[in-house]
Amino acid sequence: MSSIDWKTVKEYEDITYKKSGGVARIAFNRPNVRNAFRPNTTSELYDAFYDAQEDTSIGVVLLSAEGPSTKDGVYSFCSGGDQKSRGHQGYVGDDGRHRLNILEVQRLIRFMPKVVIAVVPGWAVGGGHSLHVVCDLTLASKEHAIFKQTDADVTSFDGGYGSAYLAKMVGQKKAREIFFLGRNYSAQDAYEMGMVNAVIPHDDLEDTAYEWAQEILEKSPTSIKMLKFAMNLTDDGMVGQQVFAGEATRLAYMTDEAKEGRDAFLEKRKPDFKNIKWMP
Ligand code: S0N
Repeated sequence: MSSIDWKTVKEYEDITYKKSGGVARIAFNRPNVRNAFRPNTTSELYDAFYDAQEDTSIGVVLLSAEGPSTKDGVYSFCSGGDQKSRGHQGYVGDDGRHRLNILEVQRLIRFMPKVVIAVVPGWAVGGGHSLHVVCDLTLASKEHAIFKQTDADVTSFDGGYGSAYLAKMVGQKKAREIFFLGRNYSAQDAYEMGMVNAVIPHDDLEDTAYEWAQEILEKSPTSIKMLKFAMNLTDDGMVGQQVFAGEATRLAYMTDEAKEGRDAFLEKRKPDFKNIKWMP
């Protein structure tokens, strides 16, 4: 249920992509396979996320899912890699190539200078669980969300953000329990562990996510971006430093001394920084 006036941005096969009021909504659309992703799905996700990243009118992205399944009425967020498209070396696209490109989607979510909220209406399993972990915030359906890690059942394991970053979020013992036992956890369980921000009645889930997005959109965009990158930095090593430093460089470009450095080069003279103060 949603009262938001979403406008479709682009038609895809495996996802839907809409925008409204500074918010982009990217949703899995394979509900009859619990929204499992195949290579085509991850290519489409990457395309939509990249568009949202580049669109300066968008500040928040909701990663959600269509549903429920027309077969049995069950809701899902995402059940991870489509086991039917898994070949001998990994997931195989229509072109016959093996890919691990869900990790590229994870990195885009992680490094994009906008807030990404996982809106979990049902099952979040395997690689679908990892996706909610890598999102900045998670809101979950009180009645239907179920969190579960099956990676150790199907020998298709996420040794990156899905597990190691999860352990930072919920603690080592709990993360090991989630992966080693593969049990089902309700939205309330996940909230108590610290991997869900709020448990929302199912019918209010999308409207609530949109309201959270609107609150974020009232904040300073540069602050939100720098805070996201600062919080990522300690877990992302040199790449985290690179992303944070890239934004620091962008801010430096806006100063008078950056203008002088550029102009001096273009005018083939020595830069004159004498009037620039050495600020404490
Ligand atoms: C989600 C579960 C728990 C739901 O159970 P439920 O409600 O009993 O439904 P089912 O009857 O099981 O399913 C309904 C229909 O949906 C199909 N289906 C469900 N999940 C998948 C799936 N992942 N792939 C393909 N089909 C799926 C069922 O087959 C059924 O179809 P019909 O009606 O035709 O019989 C339950 O379904 C479940 O456990 N699903 C499997 C979850 C799973 O193991 N996912 C894979 C886990 N691993 C990853 O995701 C790895 C991610 C990844 O890609 C990766 C990450 C990091 C590094 C590398 C990689 C990499 O690329 O390998």
